[in-house]
Amino acid sequence: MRLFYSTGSPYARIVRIALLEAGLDERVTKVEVTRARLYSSESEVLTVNPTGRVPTLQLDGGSVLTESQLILNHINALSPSSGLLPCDGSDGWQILAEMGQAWGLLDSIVAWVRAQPESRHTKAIVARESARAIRIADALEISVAKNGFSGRLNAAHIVLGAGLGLIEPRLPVWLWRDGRPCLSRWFETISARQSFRSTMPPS
Ligand SMILES: N[C@@H](CCC(=O)N[C@@H](CS)C(=O)NCC(=O)O)C(=O)O
Repeated sequence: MRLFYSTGSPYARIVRIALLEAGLDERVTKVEVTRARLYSSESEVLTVNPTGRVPTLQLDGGSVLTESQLILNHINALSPSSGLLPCDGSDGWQILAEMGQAWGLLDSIVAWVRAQPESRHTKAIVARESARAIRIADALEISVAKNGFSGRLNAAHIVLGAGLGLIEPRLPVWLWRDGRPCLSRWFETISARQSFRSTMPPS
């Protein structure tokens, strides 16, 4: 398998962390695409995937997977014992529910980052996406305070960790830790994992 990724992409980071956590990383050849090339017609991704986006996972049989959520499904299918994304309802669909919230937060952070520096044209986007991100982070603070997000690492944790991990390097204007001590502690704990440390986004 070949994974096309860029170091700054939180979506590609989710896949990179999931591969490490599922014990599949060594089976995958990595193709790093610089940010400049990713957004150009010279991008290596375009040789296999017309969407031009990372993450892109080319399977040994030739199929090309794109969209991080779909790639997570594939990783889970290759390594069901990893328990990253149970698809049988054995967890009461809790992980899917948490993953939806985490994804909402990540998408808002990305939209907010892309609207920087804030201008007359992006003001409405920043207002909408920052309100959404704050709402979700507040809800997560309550959930973490209640149940601690304890237990085995799962796909929802990876998505949330990758989303929060984007804020300090790319959105320093949002002091998200203020008033959210439980979520902040949870983030410190997950960030200490080797899979998170080895995929830190550049600042
Ligand atoms: N929904 C996609 C989003 C992926 C995405 O937006 N990737 C960005 C980097 S963060 C990208 O490849 N951009 C290149 C482009 O838009 O041409 C996923 O979950 O994989």
